[in-house]
Amino acid sequence: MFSGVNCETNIDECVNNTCQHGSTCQDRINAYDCLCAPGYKGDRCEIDIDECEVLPCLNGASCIDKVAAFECKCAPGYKGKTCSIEIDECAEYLPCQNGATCTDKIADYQCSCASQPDASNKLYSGKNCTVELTACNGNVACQNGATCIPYLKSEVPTIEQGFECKCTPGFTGELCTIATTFSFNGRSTSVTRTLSQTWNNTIKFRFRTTLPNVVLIMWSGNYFSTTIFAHIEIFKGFLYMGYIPYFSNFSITNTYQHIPIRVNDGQWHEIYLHQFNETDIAEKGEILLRVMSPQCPNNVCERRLEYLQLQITNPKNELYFGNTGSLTRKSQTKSQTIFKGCMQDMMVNNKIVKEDNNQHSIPIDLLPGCDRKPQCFVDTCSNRGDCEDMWDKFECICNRRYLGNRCQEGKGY
Ligand SMILES: [Ca+2]
Ligand SMILES: [Ca+2]
Repeated sequence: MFSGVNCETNIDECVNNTCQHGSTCQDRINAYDCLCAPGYKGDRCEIDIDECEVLPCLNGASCIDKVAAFECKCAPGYKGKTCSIEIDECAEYLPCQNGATCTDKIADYQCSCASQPDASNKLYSGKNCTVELTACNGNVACQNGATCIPYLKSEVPTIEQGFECKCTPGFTGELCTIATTFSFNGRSTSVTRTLSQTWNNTIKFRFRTTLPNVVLIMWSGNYFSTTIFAHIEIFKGFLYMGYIPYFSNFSITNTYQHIPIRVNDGQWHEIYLHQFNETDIAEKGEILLRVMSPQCPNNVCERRLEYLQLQITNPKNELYFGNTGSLTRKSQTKSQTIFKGCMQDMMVNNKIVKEDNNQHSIPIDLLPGCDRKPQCFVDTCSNRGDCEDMWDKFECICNRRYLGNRCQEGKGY
């Protein structure tokens, strides 16, 4: 608007302006503009711009709108103007003590306490590895050379400590007081009749013998639709795994895998058998045989026998340690001999064979312990005959001009 006689005066419309929020009024002809202060918009700058609308706060933070600004309230574990920085709690708080290593997590951290005792022979546990483990201090509960392993039962609200005994071979039980070593006399066995699953069975045991030809274990199974007996035996001192038909009139060619290491050296050897699940595509129904021996690369030898089932229904779900369970089956093995020697820690699906008769296993003719004496000495066989240790007796292989059980008699020609 203009005023004055000649309308020479431009009226200042800003005099009574309605610009809000500290905005500046700019006079125009018959109008005015509001020049908004930062953070406002609208004709009269009446609108407070929502700076949170563009979601500037990251990682789950909440946003507080302010004038020409925003403020982020970070979720736990984040920091920075927009909460873009994931806090390294390990570096920020140095929480893990006593030689522990720290792993950063979101709003958290994880300490892996030192697995070996420190210089003052102390072990620690707990969230920050600050709780000294004391359950094994002066603890004599673990028997027969077992190792006491302390652990933390709980840290909050109160510290509770516990321990476990790690038994030496030949013992089991919470405190390792139950002996699991047995002597086999050539008639002995332990029969397991409760192979509870068709697949995924695991069998473990340790043995020692000096005999070059003996059966170690035999169990019923299926090869496709044929019922068979799978077995592990020692033949000429080597380990063999194979199977034979259950019905003697069947004729399937015996299939064998063998591991060419000598296991009739009188030392303990450990056998591990695992039967894979049929649904494992790559390992369909295979049986894995593993033996631990310094004669093997990295102390482990492995062989696999394909598609064997341990059947629970057809016709008997039985497993024999050190025996074949029948004369017919014995005659079908390579060794054709019942085991003589010692076994320990015989386990089927984590159930261990003990002296007592139970649902799981029936020990027959097993003698506790392994009271073994070497049979061959320098002078056992006379006249440079070779002595063979047959575990509980000796056999002399005489030079051709001698005979007698010690090669003591000349043939006299
Ligand atoms: Ca705002
Ligand atoms: Ca973190």
